[in-house]
Amino acid sequence: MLKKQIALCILMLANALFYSGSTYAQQKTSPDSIRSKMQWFADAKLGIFIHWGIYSVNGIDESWSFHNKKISYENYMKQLNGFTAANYNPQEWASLIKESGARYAVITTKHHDGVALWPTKQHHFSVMRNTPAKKDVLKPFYAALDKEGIKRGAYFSLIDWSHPDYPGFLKDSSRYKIADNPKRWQLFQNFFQAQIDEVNRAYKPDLWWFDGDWEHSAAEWQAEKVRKEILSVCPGAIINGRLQGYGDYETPEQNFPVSRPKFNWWELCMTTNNNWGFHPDDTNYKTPFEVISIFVDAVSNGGNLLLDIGPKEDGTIPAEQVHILKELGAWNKKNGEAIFGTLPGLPQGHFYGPTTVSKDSTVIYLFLPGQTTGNIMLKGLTNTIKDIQVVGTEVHLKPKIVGKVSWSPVPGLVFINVPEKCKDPYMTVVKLQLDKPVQLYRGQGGLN
Ligand code: H79
Repeated sequence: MLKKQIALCILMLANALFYSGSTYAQQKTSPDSIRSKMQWFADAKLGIFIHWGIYSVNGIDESWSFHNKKISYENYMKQLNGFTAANYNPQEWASLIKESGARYAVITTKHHDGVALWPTKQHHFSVMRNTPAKKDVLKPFYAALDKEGIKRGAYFSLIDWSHPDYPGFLKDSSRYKIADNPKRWQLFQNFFQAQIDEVNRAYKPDLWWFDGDWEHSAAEWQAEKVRKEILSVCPGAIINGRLQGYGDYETPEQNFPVSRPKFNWWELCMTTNNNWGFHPDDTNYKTPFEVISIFVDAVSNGGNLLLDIGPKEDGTIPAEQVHILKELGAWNKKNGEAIFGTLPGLPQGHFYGPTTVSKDSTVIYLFLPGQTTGNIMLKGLTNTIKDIQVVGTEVHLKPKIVGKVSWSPVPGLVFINVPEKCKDPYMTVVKLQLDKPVQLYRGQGGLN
């Protein structure tokens, strides 16, 4: 009996203290069909979000400005007359997105204001029907993305504050209560689902990014049906988590996780300044260093970054946003092997910075935060290190193993002195080639 108990204790201790590489990739469980359709998304890490609509004419909050009564609805809709897309060059957009390193792009096919970027056949607003642009701006963009091998995402607002059969309108007024007029709500259901069907059949997006689900329940949106109908036409389509429980992945907005999210797939959507659409009075741009730090942190914790840009009404992208995307792209070009197609990094505690792991778990990438170089330390690595290289350079380094005690299973500390000359302008990455899949000691020294 005692022997059995001791054996069990040792087994439990071993599980608690050692983090075995052989099961690393299999930690996440989910139906195979979902896992396989999510693979490109898991590998992609970076997407570019595009908020383009009539709100770029005045440079005001997308849809929310009239909803929150900062401007009258009538004056908001006057912006229709100023949306020209006169200098719109979808190939330039796609090339810039490619240059940033992003693997997918998500564009607002329709925001809460109800104005469609594609020529909807429904009796409702579109840039084709109601603006001087007079064309389908979605189609050539998706074609350009296809040419660049970038996955195509469709943001679609479930909320439509412009539609006469949608109950919600201004923040303190609604048109009617669904319970009082279920037939009217049914008209809206038919309408929004017909729009989704139009986009789905005409453009076959790789990813659907719904927004605004919070205004109604899954039953009211017929969320299960919406999902089913999308997948019946495009079985491989990925659907974001804003469909009242019927999506594939989570979408924290502007808020950065601190502890690692438990979700299999998640994506942080974030603005480059403080606004989604073009907002010339908002100059509070994140620096490329800040964007890269946030991006790496998300990837290290198993997420993607969906970084937003807000083009002007004529289709030009603000210079500050072009600059951020280009700098991010230059960094990705040099350091991308540590990002794209990797697995989430080591659990917190081993390294004071973000990390990622290669798919076969035999490589660890250490990201040096705060533009540091010098002596870095890694704790609890049981493996033997075969080689250390500063990513994007030919510099190879030797580790110093400190404090290894012969009689103890606790591994020594790995110190690596990263010379100043290897410093990346934004974030230096160090690659550790291991002898076999990563194995970590996770205990408390002798205090087990
Ligand atoms: O398109 C961009 C924004 O316009 C839209 N999503 C991004 C991608 C967005 N803006 N705000 N939000 C989403 C979240 C809104 C939250 C609130 Fe509420 C709406 C706060 C109060 C009303 C939801 C409902 C949270 C609390 C109640």
